[in-house]
Amino acid sequence: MTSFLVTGGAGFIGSNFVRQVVATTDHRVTVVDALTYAGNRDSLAGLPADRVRFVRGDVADADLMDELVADAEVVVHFAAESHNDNSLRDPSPFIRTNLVGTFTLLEACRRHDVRLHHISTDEVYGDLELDDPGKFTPETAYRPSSPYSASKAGSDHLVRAWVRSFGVAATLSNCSNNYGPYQHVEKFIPRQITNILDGGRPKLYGAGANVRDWIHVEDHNAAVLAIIERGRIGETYLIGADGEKDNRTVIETILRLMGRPEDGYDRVADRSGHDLRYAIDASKLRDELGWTPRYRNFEAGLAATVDWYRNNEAWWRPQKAAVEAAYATRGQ
Ligand code: NAD
Ligand code: TDX
Repeated sequence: MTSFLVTGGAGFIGSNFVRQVVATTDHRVTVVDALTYAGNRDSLAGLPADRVRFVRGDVADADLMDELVADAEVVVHFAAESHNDNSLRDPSPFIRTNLVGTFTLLEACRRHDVRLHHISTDEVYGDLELDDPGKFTPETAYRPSSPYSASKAGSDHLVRAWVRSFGVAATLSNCSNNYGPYQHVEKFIPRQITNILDGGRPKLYGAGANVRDWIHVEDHNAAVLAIIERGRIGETYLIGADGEKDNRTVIETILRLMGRPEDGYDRVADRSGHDLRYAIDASKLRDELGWTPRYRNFEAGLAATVDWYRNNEAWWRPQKAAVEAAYATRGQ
């Protein structure tokens, strides 16, 4: 039994991680989450109180992080401002949470000699051309495009510097686009599913040729657990499941799965600085740690995700109108 401190555990990937830890291990979890607009306590509903404790708090609060890290054996750091479109409107919370928050946690881990796993994104590498046969590897140079991805890139650099300069026992992972239950309706896939459930139409940015490398959130989290258990300290592992799809194809698939005509979507204003393509080479993770994805059929995973949103309207309904109103002001 290990005691985990999970930051951002009321968010999309963090709450799925806590559920997976409870279901597949005997570890105890303390979740610390600021419950920003993106955090939702209902995402942790039904979990046993003797395994999961919830603390509302900010990762940039040095006193609180000191106290919580002192009690933990492993810190798993998911907390972040995570949405590119929001970072284009107001970058300031991204700098505070993603940079100052990561710095604050690193200092607490250093003081108490506690192991850290830092969750990051493939967006730190910028983008690939649509016709480039290559993929991101751990050797790819950092070239972030948006305030969000630049703040995540900075957080990765901080973690590596604290490993090298201060001997903090940290590992890092950079994952591609996740989908699955409990994802906020501002994000691409849940936005389209809930638009259709709401009687509206999906919204495609620009021509929709941009490619994302989709992975089910449970596969991401299984890889994170494998890295915590068997990863080498100081190493970076790229997580991806060979799930490249362009955005137009994803929208058409959602429409088909939901019994609508495949052309029943709107083209809306493109994202400024919109990254063209992400693609992950996960061979280091597969070869060193023996990880393989369980969700190999994107369409089946997407159908299960559609069902989840159909069956959990009470979870997403409170956020929907405000998210769509904010998009509408930007012509999206
Ligand atoms: P999310 O926005 O759904 O959840 C983020 C959580 O962090 C929320 O519960 C929020 O309340 C909390 N939080 C925000 N600021 C905080 C602060 N200052 N202190 C404490 N808690 C705070 O995001 P997500 O999609 O679950 O992403 C989780 C992590 O995974 C992030 O680090 C993100 O960069 C990374 N990531 C996400 C994806 C993806 O496809 N969603 C892919 C790769 C990496
Ligand atoms: O309504 C939309 N229409 C649309 O065409 C939205 C919300 C998005 N898009 C496009 C933009 C992207 O090309 O869909 C793609 C995916 O968009 P997002 O869900 O906003 O994800 P992305 O910007 O790719 O970033 C995601 O993956 C990497 C996560 O939000 C990040 O946290 C993660 O680091």
